[in-house]
Parts: sequence; structure tokens; C-alpha cells
Amino acid sequence: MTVATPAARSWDAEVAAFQRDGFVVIPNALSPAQVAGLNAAFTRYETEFGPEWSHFSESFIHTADVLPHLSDFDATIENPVVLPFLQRLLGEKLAFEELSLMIRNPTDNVGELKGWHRDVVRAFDRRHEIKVLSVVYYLTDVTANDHCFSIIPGTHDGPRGDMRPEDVRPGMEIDAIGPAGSAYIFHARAIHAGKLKLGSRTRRTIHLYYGQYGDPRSSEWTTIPPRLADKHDPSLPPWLYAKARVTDIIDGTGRKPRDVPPDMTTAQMLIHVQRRANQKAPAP
Ligand SMILES: O=C(O)CCC(=O)C(=O)O
Repeated sequence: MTVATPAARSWDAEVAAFQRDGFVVIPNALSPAQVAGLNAAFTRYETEFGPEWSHFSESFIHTADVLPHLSDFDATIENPVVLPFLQRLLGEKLAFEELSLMIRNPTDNVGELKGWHRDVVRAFDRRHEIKVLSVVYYLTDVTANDHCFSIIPGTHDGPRGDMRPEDVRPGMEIDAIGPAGSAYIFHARAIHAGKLKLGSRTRRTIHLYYGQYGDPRSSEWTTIPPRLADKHDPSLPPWLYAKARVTDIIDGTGRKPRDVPPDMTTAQMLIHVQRRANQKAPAP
């Protein structure tokens, strides 16, 4: 039996699906051994770096500046299963932007969903500034009974690209479910949400964003440390870490607020910026 290596794999079908729908699911993007190792690192980051986590609610806990503290997640940025696909979509100047960890805990308050939104820029009229793609790795199994990512297909581009998040109606969405190790890749301009389910188990995910070198950076929440910024590895896309020192940041949810008390931590700032963005955008 011939097993295609990641480089030899044809991504034509996935690229076509992504261009049509604004998202695609890649099964087995991480091996079971990788999932186990990443879960161990995740647990370490929960126990040893408590103040780095933003507690938005009991069911939504998030942290976005992990790389200076742990190198265990580097392999997800450089995942050879996913990078060739991203290069097809973003070209040779493919550049990493952000890595965050998310915990979705069981909750009875399922109305408290992360409502329908586009990432990076909430203002509808500026949606074409959103050019980044997100790769989300499941570290836990997600079935139809678990909290999941949900997306409105085709809302990244074309006629449906003009849809407003407040016009989403039940039944338009597709839920991303799959076993641990799956990756779903979506255009950050596509309308999406986190859907909460009664009886869900805890869901753990890793969220990465990639854009193109030459565009402003979409986020400054993630420090890209010298270990990565100064890396010379010919097997990696040449511009992968080129945004490490880019200081031109899109005015949006990825920009750290300049008008906050100097003692505010990054974890507190993340909550502050999200609340402000959600107040400006109409609620779903
Ligand atoms: O998966 C979720 O719970 C929400 C994810 C989300 O909204 C995002 O990645 O922007």
C-alpha cells in the first residue's frame, strides 16, 4: 500500500471546498501521540501559568501568549500535514500570526454563546480587511453532544460575503465535529460562533492564525520568541515567522488597547478588548 506523504498529497479537493465554503475539516491532522503530548503541555500550562488565562465565563477560558513560556506547541505551527494546504491558499509569503489555547467547560448556561461574528475586525464595512485563516486543532473528541465550533458556509466571499452576523438564522450553520486530532481551517472573514451544548464534556482546542507577510499583522497577542523568529529551517515556508517584529497591527480585536491602566495584565486586556468589540457590534 502506498501512503502519500504530506508533501505528495494533492490538496485540490480541499482547496476547492475551502474557496467555496470558507472552511474545511482535515481529519488526523495530529497523531494520537501528538494529541497526548499536547494535552500534557496544555495541562501544564493550566496548572503552572494560571494568571495567563482569561476567564470570560465559566465555560470560556482563553490564553494567547503561550509561546514565550513553552515550546511544546511549536510543532502545531509547523505541522507538515497542514502547511502545504495553507501555502496553496496564502502563497509563498505564508506567515504565522497567533497561537492561543481555549477551554470550553461544561455549563448549564448554554445561552452564553460566543455569538455569530467575524474575527479580527468587527465593523461590517471593514470586513475585507480580514485576510487571515485560522487552524483549530481539537485536543478532545467533539461529538454532536459537545460544545463545538459552528460556521455559516460561504460568508467569507462572494454574494454571501455580504451577510451580516445578525441575519444568521437557525439551520444555516454547519457544526464542526470530529475526534481529537482533527483540524478545521476557516477563513476568519466567514461568520462563525462557538455553540454550547447541555451535557457537553470539556473541550480543549488550539487556535492558530496565518496571514501573508507584507500585510499588517492581525494580532499582537502572541509574542513570537527569538527561538522561532530567528529560526533557519529550509523545510519551513521562508516567511513563516517573518511577522515576529511587525509593529503595524490592524485596528481590531488583535490590537492591544493603548488606553488602559499600565498594570493591566495581558489576560485582563484580552477580556477588555473582546467586551469592547462585542459592545460595538450588534448582539446576535
Ligand atoms: O470554537 C469556539 O468555541 C469559538 C471559536 C471562535 O469563535 C473563534 O475561533 O473565533
